[in-house]
Amino acid sequence: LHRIPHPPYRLPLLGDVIGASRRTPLQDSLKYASLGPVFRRNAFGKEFVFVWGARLVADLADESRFAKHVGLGVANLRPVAGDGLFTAYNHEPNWQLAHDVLAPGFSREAMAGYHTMMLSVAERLTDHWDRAAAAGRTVDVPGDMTKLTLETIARTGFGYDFGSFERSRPHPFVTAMVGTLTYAQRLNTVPGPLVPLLLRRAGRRNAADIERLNHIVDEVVRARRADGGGSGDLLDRMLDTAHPETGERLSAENVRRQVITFLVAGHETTSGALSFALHHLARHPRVAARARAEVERVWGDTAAPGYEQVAKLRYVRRVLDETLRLWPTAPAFAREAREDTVLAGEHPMLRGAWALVLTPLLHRDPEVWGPDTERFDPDRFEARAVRSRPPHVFKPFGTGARACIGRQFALHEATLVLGLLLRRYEFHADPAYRLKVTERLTLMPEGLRLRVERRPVRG
Ligand code: MNH
Repeated sequence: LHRIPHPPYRLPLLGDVIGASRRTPLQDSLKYASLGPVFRRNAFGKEFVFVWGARLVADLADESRFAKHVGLGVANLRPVAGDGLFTAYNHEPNWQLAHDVLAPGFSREAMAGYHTMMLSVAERLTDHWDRAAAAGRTVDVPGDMTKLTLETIARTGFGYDFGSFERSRPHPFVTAMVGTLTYAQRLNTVPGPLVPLLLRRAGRRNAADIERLNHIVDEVVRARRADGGGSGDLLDRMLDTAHPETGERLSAENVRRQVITFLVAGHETTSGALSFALHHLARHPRVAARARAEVERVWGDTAAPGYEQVAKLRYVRRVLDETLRLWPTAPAFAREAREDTVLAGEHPMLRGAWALVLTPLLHRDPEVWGPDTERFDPDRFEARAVRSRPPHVFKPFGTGARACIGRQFALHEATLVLGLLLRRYEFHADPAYRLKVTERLTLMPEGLRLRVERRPVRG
């Protein structure tokens, strides 16, 4: 450990806190890239190891020697999400059980089945934006993307309507979720023994937020029990599907944890990804024009593009990839050593030792991405360019067995929505807006508003 560089001004007891921002711990860590591809920071006497160099990350991706580590922000979500899929420890039997029961809910056929519902939620958004465009009002991009993605996961996965577009304020689920994610992040910035003292009020508010989330989730499950279900969506799988080999089922308590997990993980990061993408498209009219031309060519006049027609939007997909390169909305994941090992032949790690991978820095490693890594350029994801890069250099969805189960769901939804929006509107950025990224474990562009102008649309 002592060979790993750390920031120069290290205080006794407090550690590397000079210049640290409690509200943006992730962006704060990004500032230390100049220390090298692996560095450590000390917070209140504890050492944290951060890794971003492509060669080191590729080694951490070796599943035979490393696995997901449930730590920091993820561990802080245990009181909310328990042994749900995202927060389960590798050794908890409910991980494999839920993974096997739910994985078919993300197959190609399942996705094709969600498509029509995704399209109809997107129409709620365009109705809303049509009115804003007609009235010359700007739109609240992260707010509206959150309405869209919450409705999408709630209706496709759970047959539940949150009525987000009929509300002027965010649904209480969203408010409670933002509260609890923010609290989980704050816990990382306060030394454990002082939490009861420093976060007493915040802790009480968090308990109320968790209560609220549980209450909403119980209502979602109750509604399903009342209507009988049967469409085979995620909730049906959680409630009725036995494991194909063992015949085991999820317990009622575990179902509660999975519903919260999927409602949160299933919308927050996709909302951020769509918001950042719209920011970039508004700032890069030539990229937007090229993407728009692709949509018109592939979709023609069809009012309702089909499932297959979304996958054909290759350039729009690259816009999303490039967006997730610069601002991966789940910006870090932790890996632990399964056994005593040596990372990349250089750094000895004892069994259980762990390191946090900083994806925004991995995605800017100049040895992989070249010198101008800040430039937004979707052509970086042309097939030939992708093939020329080593594996494990682009990790917005994590890695290995515990990588994102909702990846295809998110990409299908986001590509569909960007296609619809590009075809229907011109985006006009506010020239005075400077990108400001808020953190609540996930990333979101703060205060992003755009003026949207209707185009003479086909379809
Ligand atoms: Mn998702 C795990 C990023 C969309 C459900 N997700 C992860 C991880 C990352 C991630 C990174 C791994 C975290 C870790 O190693 O600790 N997820 C994203 C991003 C998007 C996203 C950037 C959108 C863009 N995720 C979604 C959607 C769903 C979803 C949509 C559900 C519909 N994700 C999950 C679940 C896990 C996960 C569940 C945990 C999987 C597991 O551990 O088995």
